[in-house]
Formats: sequence, structure tokens, C-alpha cells
Amino acid sequence: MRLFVASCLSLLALCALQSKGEAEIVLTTSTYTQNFDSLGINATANAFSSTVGTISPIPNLTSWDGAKVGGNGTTSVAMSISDGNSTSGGMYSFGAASGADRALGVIASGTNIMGFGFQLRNNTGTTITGLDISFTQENWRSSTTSQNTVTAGWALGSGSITSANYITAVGFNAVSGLNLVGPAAVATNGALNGNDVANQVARSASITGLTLAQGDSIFFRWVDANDTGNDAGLAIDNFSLTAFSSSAVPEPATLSLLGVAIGLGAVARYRRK
Ligand SMILES: [Ca+2]
Ligand SMILES: [Ca+2]
Ligand SMILES: [Ca+2]
Repeated sequence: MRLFVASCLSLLALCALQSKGEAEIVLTTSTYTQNFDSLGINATANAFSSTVGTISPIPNLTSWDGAKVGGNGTTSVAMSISDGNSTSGGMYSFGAASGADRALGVIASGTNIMGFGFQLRNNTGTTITGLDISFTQENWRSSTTSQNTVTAGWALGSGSITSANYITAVGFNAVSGLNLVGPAAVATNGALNGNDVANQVARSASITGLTLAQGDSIFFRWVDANDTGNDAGLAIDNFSLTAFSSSAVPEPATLSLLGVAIGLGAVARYRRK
């Protein structure tokens, strides 16, 4: 009986650990990809808090989070569906009407300004020294007055930056190659077909000089801004992340060979005398 109780307690502890880590992307191989199609075509009411900075999981998208980063609205924010025709500030599953191909995106307004991102944990068993990231930017709605940018950033998961505050936390590193920079402003804005290559931009960046040991984590986020005029609807699709490890330290085998070479050189010089 005591053993049974102990087993149950261990199971509870394990469950607690697993639910805590649920929102992370746990990297067990070198690559992670996401096509966002699981977002689907059904909206989710009250998906995000009206309180700026409060992080919630994005409905129907494993391991990605969203949060309000600004705006004067006092009611919770839905996870919305759009083909580019919606004008409201919020978080979106963008795609053709009833289309299976979805992309994750945002439109900012005075009411709602949104951000999204994820925490990546290294569980590859190897120290990660760099990450190659690429995705397709899809433009689903044009803007008036100004070209809009959704700003990308990354930060190590240590110190004051946590899974509970990372979408609005200070101390993030800019990575302009991953910014979503919208189309040029037009006089009268409207829907765009983000699945048309004419409305897509390939984005990529390499983040190097990292020392992400086994168990360490890193955060990535994209933060929208409420621009003058009507805002753009910008999204990401076909996301890919590849971790790599590099080392400037010579391999032990190379060092031994070097030792042998030096030793032979010394012998040759001794014999020549
Ligand atoms: Ca997609
Ligand atoms: Ca797409
Ligand atoms: Ca904007």
C-alpha cells in the first residue's frame, strides 16, 4: 500500500512537471518546423487577457503563446479568423476563407496590440551554439499612411525573463532579419492574398555565439505596433528552426597528432647534431 501511495505521488509530481513545461518547444533533435495549419478556421473567444503582458497559449497551436502588448481595450481578445478582410486589432489565423493553409498573424489597433512567441528548451543532449531560423512572411492586409513592422527579438531564459512575462519583458535582443516588414502604404487599404507569392517575403537569420547547455532555454517573440493610419495584417508561415553546435577547441585526436609531430621534430634535430 505504501508503495502504491509513493507511486501515485511520483506520478503526480511527473504530471505537475509536464504541465508546467507544456508551453515550451522541447528540442530533442536539431530541427523544429511549424506550418500553423492546426490554427484552423474556428475562432476562440476570450483567448487572451485584456491585461497587457498576461501570456496565454495560442488556441490550437502547440507551444506558442500570445499576449496583449498594448492598447486601451478592457475586454479579453479573441483568437480570430480572417482572409484579410477584418479590420479589428487582434491575433489571427490568416488564410483563404475556409482554407486549410493557415498562418499566424496580427493587426494592431488603438484597442488591441498583440505579440506572440515561444520558449525553446534544449533537450538535444548537446550544447547549442547557434540557431538558423527561417519562415515566410505573408501579407494579408495592406496599411495606409506608413509601412508597418512587427518586431522580432530573442532572449535567454534566465534572470528576470520568464515564461510568464517574456512577450513584454525588457532586455530582448533585436534580430531584424526576422522582422515582418509590411508592404508600402497605400491610399486605401484592404485585403491581400497572403498565399500569393507576390504578397510573401522570405525571412531568415542566424543567431550565433550562444551557449545553450542541455536544459537551457531561449525565448523568441514578435511584437506588433499600432501605427498611424490603418494597420497592416502581417503573418508568419512555414517556420523552420535548426540548432547547431560549433567548437573552436581542437579535437583530442588532433592534439595527440600534434604532440607526435613535435616529438618527431625534436628527435630529428637531436640526431642532426
Ligand atoms: Ca500554413
Ligand atoms: Ca500560407
Ligand atoms: Ca501596425
